[in-house]
Parts: sequence; structure tokens; C-alpha cells
Amino acid sequence: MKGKIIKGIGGFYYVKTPDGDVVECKARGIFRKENLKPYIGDEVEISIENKTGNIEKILPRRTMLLRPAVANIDAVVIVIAAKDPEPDTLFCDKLILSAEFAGIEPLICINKSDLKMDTNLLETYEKAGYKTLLVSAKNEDDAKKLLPVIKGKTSAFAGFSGVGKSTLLGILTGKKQETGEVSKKIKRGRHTTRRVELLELTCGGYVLDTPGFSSFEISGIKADELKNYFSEMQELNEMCRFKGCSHINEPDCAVKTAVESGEISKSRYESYKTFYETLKKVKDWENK
Ligand SMILES: Nc1nc2c(ncn2[C@@H]2O[C@H](COP(=O)(O)OP(=O)(O)O)[C@@H](O)[C@H]2O)c(=O)[nH]1
Ligand SMILES: [Mg+2]
Ligand SMILES: [Zn+2]
Repeated sequence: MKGKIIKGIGGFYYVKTPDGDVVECKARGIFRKENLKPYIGDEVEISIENKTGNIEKILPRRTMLLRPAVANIDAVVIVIAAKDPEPDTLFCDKLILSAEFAGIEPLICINKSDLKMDTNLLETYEKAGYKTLLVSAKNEDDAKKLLPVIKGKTSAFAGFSGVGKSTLLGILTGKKQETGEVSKKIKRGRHTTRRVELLELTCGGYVLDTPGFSSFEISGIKADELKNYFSEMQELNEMCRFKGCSHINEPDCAVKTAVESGEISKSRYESYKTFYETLKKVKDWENK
């Protein structure tokens, strides 16, 4: 029988089967020997013997996020608040980059549209070629505008604490989530753990909250390959005077020209430069 791992607790995996049951499963010892570990999101084959489930096989993974460790995420919904907390484009661009690097589609969701936004984030990300949505979780019907874009997919909701991820997920899954994380964070200690769990959408598909994970991993990216993960640079990468242009200091750079003309947003390019310098340092340090 096939199924999908939706959560794991104390060595047990909970596998959702096509007929809607959730089966408590153990992983076979063979996995440990072969250094294979099932992850949340994995599609698996299971067998049931004496009411106990066993994971027999892990099906090939489409994608893999490492922190949090989740397999087969199709989309990362990057949630930004119009205000409170103030949008942070560098942080948002880091989330987009980590999604691109993992081969996962990034979607930009600007929440709290009931509050006034100072910057034109929608334009910035639309120009970069990303799907963007402006919603307010204060209004259920408005928040449900997200459903058509995540229907049938497994999506991870990422973003700063306080932007409204849990409020949105509560509406989309029809199951109230713990909200107002700022105070929860202070209380977090021995008692609360960061548990990764896939929640089912009312319209089919799964969502994942990522509390406590401020951002995904980008340190595996080589500085010179960074430009390949900036969607809006794709068409320009071959148009600079120098082959292999890093778009930083080289003359006759098509990317810099596009930034000057406004075709590429300044904030996106600033983020690119910041990541480039950071990744360059990582490499220099590794080579010492
Ligand atoms: N004004 C406004 N407040 C919101 C909206 N969505 C969430 N909030 C509030 O923002 C706070 C943080 O929300 P929460 O869902 O816990 O954010 P999370 O940390 O990203 O999970 C809560 O007090 C919510 O009631 C919105 O669209 N508009
Ligand atoms: Mg939350
Ligand atoms: Zn260039």
C-alpha cells in the first residue's frame, strides 16, 4: 500500500493512505543499515501486519529541504506582512534563493493587506517573475485566494514570526492553529518542541508551518552560480561583455544596466550583491 508520511513522533511515522487512514509505522531496520532515513513528506510503500505498519520502501523524492528536513515540497509560500513586522526584502530574497536552490517553486504572499504598506513589494516580485498574492487573514474569504495556487501541492509556509502564517494556515486547513507566536517564543524552552507536521488542506494537498526556522540553507551555493538562482537574471546572464560575468564590478554588464533602467528592482540586486559577498567569503574561508 502507498502513502505519505505526514508526521513523526518518537521513532514512529504516521502515514496517510489514499483512503484517508493514518497508519502508525515503524521503519524497517534495513533503512538504518543502508543509511536511508524516511522524512516527513516522503511517499512510501507500507505493509500492515498484526495492525502494525512497516515502511517497506521510500519512493524517489522530487525535492528535499534539509532544515527543516522535509521531502517532496512543491512550493514555498513566502509570507511577508505589509506592516507589523516591517517587510525585509533581504530576508525574503534569502527564502526565495533557498527555494530556487532546492528546485522548489517560490510563491510570494503579502499578508495584512488591511494595513498600509510603505514599499511596493508586489511590483518588486512580479517584475522578478514570481507569482504574488496580496491577502488579509483578517478576512477568511480573502485568505482563501491562496487555495487555487496551492491546491493539490505540498507547500511550506515560511517567513518572519508574526507575519500571519499560522492564521492563514488555520483558515486554509479549517483547523485553528496557535497564533501570536511572539509571546510563545519567550515561553519556548524545555516544554515545547519544533515539530514538523504536514496539515491537510480542505481542497486537497498539504501545508507545513515552519516556526522557528528563520531561513533555509544557502551556504551550499557557489558564489559564481548564485546568478542562476535569480529568476530575472536568466535572460541576461549571457549578454554581458565578459563571459562568466559576476554582475558585480565588470564593465558593460547587462544586469547592472537593467538595474539602472529599473527593469530589475534595486532591492533584488542589493540582495544579490550581499549574498555574493557572503558566499565568496565562505569559499575563501573553506579554501584556507
Ligand atoms: N491586521 C492583521 N493582523 C493579522 C493578519 N494576519 C495575522 N494577523 C495577526 O498577526 C499576529 C501574528 O499572527 P500569526 O499567525 O501567529 O503569525 P506567525 O508567527 O507567522 O504564525 C496575530 O496577532 C494575528 O492575529 C492580517 O491579515 N491583518
Ligand atoms: Mg505561527
Ligand atoms: Zn554582468
